[in-house]
Amino acid sequence: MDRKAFIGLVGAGFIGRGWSAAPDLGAAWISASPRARTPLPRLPEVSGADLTLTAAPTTASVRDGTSEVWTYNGDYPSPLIRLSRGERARIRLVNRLDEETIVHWHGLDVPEAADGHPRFAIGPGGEYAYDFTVTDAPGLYWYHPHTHGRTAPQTYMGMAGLLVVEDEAEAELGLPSGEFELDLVLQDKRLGSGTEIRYAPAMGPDRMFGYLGDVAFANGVADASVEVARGVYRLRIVNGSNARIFELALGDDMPFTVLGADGGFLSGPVDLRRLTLATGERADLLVDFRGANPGDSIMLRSAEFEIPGMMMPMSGMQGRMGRGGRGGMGMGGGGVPQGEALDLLEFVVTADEGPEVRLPARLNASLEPVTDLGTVDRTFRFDSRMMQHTINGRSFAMDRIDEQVQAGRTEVWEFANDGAFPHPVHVHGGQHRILSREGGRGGVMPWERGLKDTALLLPGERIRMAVEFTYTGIFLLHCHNLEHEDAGMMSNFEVVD
Ligand SMILES: [Cu+2]
Repeated sequence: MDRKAFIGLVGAGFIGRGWSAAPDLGAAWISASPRARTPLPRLPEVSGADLTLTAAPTTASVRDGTSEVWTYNGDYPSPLIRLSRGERARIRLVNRLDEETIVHWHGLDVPEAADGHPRFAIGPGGEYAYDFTVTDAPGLYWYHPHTHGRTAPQTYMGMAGLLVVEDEAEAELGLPSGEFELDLVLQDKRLGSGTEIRYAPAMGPDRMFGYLGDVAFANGVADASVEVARGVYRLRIVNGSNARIFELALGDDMPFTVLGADGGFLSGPVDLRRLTLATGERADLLVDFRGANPGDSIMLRSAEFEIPGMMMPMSGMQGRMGRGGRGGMGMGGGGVPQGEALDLLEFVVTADEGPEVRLPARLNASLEPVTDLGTVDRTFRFDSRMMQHTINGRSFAMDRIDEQVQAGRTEVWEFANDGAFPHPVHVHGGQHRILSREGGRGGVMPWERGLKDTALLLPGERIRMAVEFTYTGIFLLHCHNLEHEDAGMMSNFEVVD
């Protein structure tokens, strides 16, 4: 590649991109570690060319005890599947659970029979054969169950794996790799003072807010910690939580660089200190630890954040608007309320140094700019009230087709949130673009300006998304708050010739 096309992370280019100097790591960035921390596991890896995934319960260590978990191939956390663009993937799912399951390849553009629609769920002892060609851009995707009414418990129990698509163009970018790439699946879980991972939602708040945890698990372990050299790291993150929205921050708001979103790279890198990552969404980040001192502890955390218009729990579920305190949970709910701070993963800096990294100014030349031209082809109103989660006033019905869409035609879909709860909207059938957001945050966030399959719709917001579908058949759009999804906030659309 042309070296002039690069803006280095080092030297003058570093200043040119708005960072006046390497971060000054003051004492405020160093947090105490009150609890013994567990080393972050690297994810086991498999290739997808000819793969069997066996869903089954197993036992995992949690803090100083053990817990039953559900996972694939006995690996906890679930294995990372690495695929090349253009490759044909043949994957056999074997069900050794005591209940139905099916796998959805979140974000991939695959034929109907490979999308994991809940009507394809297989019973205990059953098998399902997936066969598809990987056409998507290099990026971080993931896989998880899509069993109607049981997606939340199965994902919560550990069935959540990363899926990385690679190609040669990405390799030429020279991004940090090997030990300098950390692939992370982050989930919150509700342990209380115990060590058991148990999905036990209470009626009431857990049905409305989703099943919120009290501790974050990184790659399957609670209170995770990883040693990092004084170098530049690529962090690739899936929010695999049931309901938790992460307001990603590093230490005392140390800067980081965003490279990509759900479906691959942004046009170019963007420097930020905060990034909102809802359930189902992915972030591809560069973090520079070169300014840190050996022994420093820097926490990847979810910072406290406001969700204007969100109903907060109070005793008796009357609710009130605004961000509530932790003491107000009523009706048996638990977990840290949405919007409260949560530690995710501790980085402990060593004396080692990392290799030099040159960051290209341009990451994705094929990403076209998009504009909202004011037209809307269909509107989907998401609403939650009185324990009901609906889209256009209806709950999911397995055999009802709610919309018919023509293959290969670009449409503008508008999603509106009429209620008081956040909804991460996930549209199957590949990658789409967010055109605009009105109300609430009032704009498209910098990290949303790439290919997207999931878009966070906060109370009062209206999002317009350009969608286009390759394959004919029945696909889904739904809320990726898994309690909302399981309760029926999901809709079938049929793509026709
Ligand atoms: Cu929702």
